[in-house]
Amino acid sequence: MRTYLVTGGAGFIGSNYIHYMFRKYGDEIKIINVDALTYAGNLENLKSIEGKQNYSFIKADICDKEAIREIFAKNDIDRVVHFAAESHVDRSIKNPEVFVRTNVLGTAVMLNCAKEAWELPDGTYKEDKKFLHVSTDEVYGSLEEDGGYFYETTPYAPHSPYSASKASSDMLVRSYMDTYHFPANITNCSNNYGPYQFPEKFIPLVINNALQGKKLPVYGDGKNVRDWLYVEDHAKAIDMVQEKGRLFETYNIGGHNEKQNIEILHIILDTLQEMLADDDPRKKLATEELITYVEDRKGHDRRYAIAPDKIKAEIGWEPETMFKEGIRRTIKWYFENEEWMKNATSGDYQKYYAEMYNAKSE
Ligand code: NAD
Ligand code: TDX
Repeated sequence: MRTYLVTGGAGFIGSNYIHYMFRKYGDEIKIINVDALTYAGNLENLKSIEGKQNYSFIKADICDKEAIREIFAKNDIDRVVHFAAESHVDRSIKNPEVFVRTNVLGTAVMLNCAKEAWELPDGTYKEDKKFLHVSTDEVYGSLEEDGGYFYETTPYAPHSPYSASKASSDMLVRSYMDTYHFPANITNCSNNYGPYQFPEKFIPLVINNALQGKKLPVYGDGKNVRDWLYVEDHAKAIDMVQEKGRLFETYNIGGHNEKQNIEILHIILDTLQEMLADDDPRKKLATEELITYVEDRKGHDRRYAIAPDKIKAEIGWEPETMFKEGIRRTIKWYFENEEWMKNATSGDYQKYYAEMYNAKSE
């Protein structure tokens, strides 16, 4: 039985990945989820599996070397899938230091503890041990509106403190592979959407605000382009890279689904209109009148677009969920999980929202 150590498994992508892995492998695998439960970590995401015998949760900070070392000492870990990170660009612009701490130092601790546990006296590694570092397309910087794609060979050019910290963490992983022949892969994925996404991110924020008749804040001219991928397709890609990919390689993961932010907004509003019953009072609220242009994000990258050619050619992965279908599934999930949204948007989130958006002039 393979044992996985998943970091950041209580967050958006990590929790979707854990659900995907149990759906795929059932009781053939064991998962240990290590998460510090920051504002973005939510154990409600994992409620349906928390009683499983082959699942356990450990609350720990990835920067806490002793805690991580102890997990490796007590368990024979075969796979590390490293999601834990500070992940929101706007927060990184306001408070960069925590991004450096978690994303850079935390990754260094994870690498070091895995190396310590897996390395043999002759400098080789115990058999079939693998570390996968989950990263982002934002490390490549910004593309022109009219062309170009991010390839694995595209030079790094991060612009935000978030993407700079992720780029640094990628470089650390590369250095471990080059210097110590450490058995790892890096994946760089485009924007994800789907269930359990914290509503500070664009898509869940728009869904949540529209249903309450609140303004829909569009940064700048609304024409920035992101390449959206349904989160389950990302989870599948991560598993395929770890099991079928070549060690020491980087794989780009993307949806071939480029859309301007303003297009996304219209698609969400149209889908809500289709899905809400005529007598549902929210139907009258979720209209275009809510669209509000606000001050642009500082250093706002214009366009991201992944070329997923390598992962398709070598591993046979392709995105499966069309955006129209994925956004319906996502909205349906938020309809069915109002309590989750209420909990996520109470307390500290209210304070964050006021600070972040009241300062942005229309
Ligand atoms: P998220 O913010 O939803 O979740 C991050 C998780 O990490 C949370 O559960 C949080 O509690 C945990 N965490 C944060 N700091 C920690 C620490 N010091 N120690 C232990 N746990 C800690 O993020 P996400 O959107 O699920 O992203 C997961 C990973 O995927 C990140 O590495 C991110 O850079 C990468 N990524 C995200 C996207 C996207 O669109 N969301 C796209 C590509 C790559
Ligand atoms: O209120 C908003 N209004 C708005 O116009 C918010 C929150 C965002 N936006 C814009 C900014 C971006 O162009 O929407 C786009 C998407 O924004 P985010 O959801 O914040 O995502 P992004 O900045 O693109 O980064 C995401 O994708 C890559 C994740 O947060 C990262 O963790 C991931 O690495």
